[in-house]
Amino acid sequence: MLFRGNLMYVILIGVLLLSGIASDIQAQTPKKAQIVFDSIRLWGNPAIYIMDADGENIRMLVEPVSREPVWSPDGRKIAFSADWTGTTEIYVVDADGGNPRRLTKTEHGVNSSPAWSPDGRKIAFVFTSTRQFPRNPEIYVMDSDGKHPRNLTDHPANDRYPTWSPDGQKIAFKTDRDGNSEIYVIDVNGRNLENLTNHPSNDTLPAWSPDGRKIVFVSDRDGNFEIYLMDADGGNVRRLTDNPADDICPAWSSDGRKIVFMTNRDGNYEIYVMDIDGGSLRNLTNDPGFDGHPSWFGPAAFSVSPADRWITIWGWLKLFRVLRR
Ligand SMILES: [Ca+2]
Ligand SMILES: [Ca+2]
Ligand SMILES: [Ca+2]
Ligand SMILES: [Ca+2]
Repeated sequence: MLFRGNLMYVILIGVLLLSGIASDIQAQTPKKAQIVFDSIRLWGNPAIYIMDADGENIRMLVEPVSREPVWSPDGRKIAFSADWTGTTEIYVVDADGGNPRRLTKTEHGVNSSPAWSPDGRKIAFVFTSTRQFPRNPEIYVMDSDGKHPRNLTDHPANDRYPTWSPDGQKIAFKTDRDGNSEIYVIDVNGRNLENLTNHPSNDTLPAWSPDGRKIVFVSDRDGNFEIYLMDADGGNVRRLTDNPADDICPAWSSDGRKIVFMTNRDGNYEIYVMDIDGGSLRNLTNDPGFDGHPSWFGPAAFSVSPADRWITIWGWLKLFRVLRR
């Protein structure tokens, strides 16, 4: 009788804990694919908005002036840059827009373009000192709590727009150190710098594919800014867009099947999505104000929390077996 009472107690506590963990996960990560972006639609200044990946349910997530939002790899946080203290700093909020934390603190400079490492432990970003002229944007890497920032590029050229390889070993970025904008790649330890584009036009805004095989980027090599796809070694370049407007800021869907980007082909910037062959083009926003800098999170690609849950269940099963002995 005593044993049965204990068993019921253990099962009850287990169910309560598991349901609590499940609801905690639901509260912290989106249930379906979401896109965060910045827009001036309400305030005249950029603020961060969120919408379903089909363009529905647009609502403001972070107050102005905030821009360049990027999902953390687990979908629980969003990093962005904001002008809330007189300087442009990198911040992080929870996925529901709450609990803002400032990661950088600068007196004479601008921090921009945050990019999460694939394990979520580091953030690359661009720091541009306003004391130096000509300006010298550099790519820095810091811990995701803002500690230990270090200069990765350390070169007088204009170095911007970092994107991590999915194995966390490399960072691709834009630099004009050879006289025009190129996409370079560098190991996270600062070694093995390599020019991937090698083209006289402006090549910029790289985004590494989730499978690590491709890099999408922007180039004006055909007369205006279009979106291109290349292999991660720089080979096999092909154009995805074909429109006289600026097509820029591409980002991957979490499953690697779509590319979301911004374009002013309708007279002002809107967010569009397309397949990775350029097909199935679709307009997701439709507002006279600026809409840009999209970042996609899809829970289908998210594996950490289900694993945590199974570990928890396994832990309870083991406890259950111990108590039965
Ligand atoms: Ca530089
Ligand atoms: Ca170039
Ligand atoms: Ca174009
Ligand atoms: Ca718009």
